[in-house]
Amino acid sequence: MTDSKRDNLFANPLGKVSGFVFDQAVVDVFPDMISRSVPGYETILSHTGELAYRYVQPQTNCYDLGCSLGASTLAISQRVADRDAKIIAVDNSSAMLEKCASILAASNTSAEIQLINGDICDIEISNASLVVMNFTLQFVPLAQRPQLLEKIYQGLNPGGCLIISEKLSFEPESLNTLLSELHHDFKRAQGYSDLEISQKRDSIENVLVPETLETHIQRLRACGFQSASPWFQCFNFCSLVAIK
Ligand code: GEK
Repeated sequence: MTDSKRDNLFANPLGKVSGFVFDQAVVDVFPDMISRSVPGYETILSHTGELAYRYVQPQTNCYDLGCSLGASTLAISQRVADRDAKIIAVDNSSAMLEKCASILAASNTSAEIQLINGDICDIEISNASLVVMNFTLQFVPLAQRPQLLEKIYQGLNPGGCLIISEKLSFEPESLNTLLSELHHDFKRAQGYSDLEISQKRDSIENVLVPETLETHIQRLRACGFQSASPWFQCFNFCSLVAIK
């Protein structure tokens, strides 16, 4: 996707591990970081494109909320470029959005794409046939999640599609531990050391707050979605599809 450097942000012992932020250092290694940290990331991206192909309608908006470097936006645009739909990609990290703009400019996409530097809790959502939140809701404060989902539901047209990809938590705690350990085994197999895995875990704790699959489904149902189900899961990472 881009000339990403290898992620070694947590390779050396850090006296104090600070809370994770999406700054320039993260932007510089982001494609490598996400593909070696999120099992199934490439599958979720390519099927975001396939779901876009099924659901995006002419003269509607598609939203990529928490777009980072535009990977989901590009996956959507590759499948619906000829559909006269507008893709609105939103992120509140200026460093991410700046790099995203240059990646999109260098791509061969002919889709209409608008980039918004803002908080996904503050932007307007309207006339949407597709809303994608790939690994973003988990960073939104818990108290703001119900209102955000309600806003998305209101902004979707009938029959519209919401894709939410998230890290999950599990109950009981023993199951949560098992799935976390399987994830850490995956990261080790991707070349991360035990030190990198533990310092990243400390940095992301309280920044990325996962919820259970049941919590996600119940909240989507409470908003009024006709159907909501996972379509992909690998260890503690899941992608859900919900239809209005
Ligand atoms: C991908 N979807 O490659 N408002 C706007 N942006 C936010 C907010 C918020 N409240 N909170 C976090 N972000 C992408 C990957 S990364 C996932 C998404 C990860 C942004 C944040 O700046 C970052 O760019 C993105 O959400 C999360 O398909 O790093 O695990």
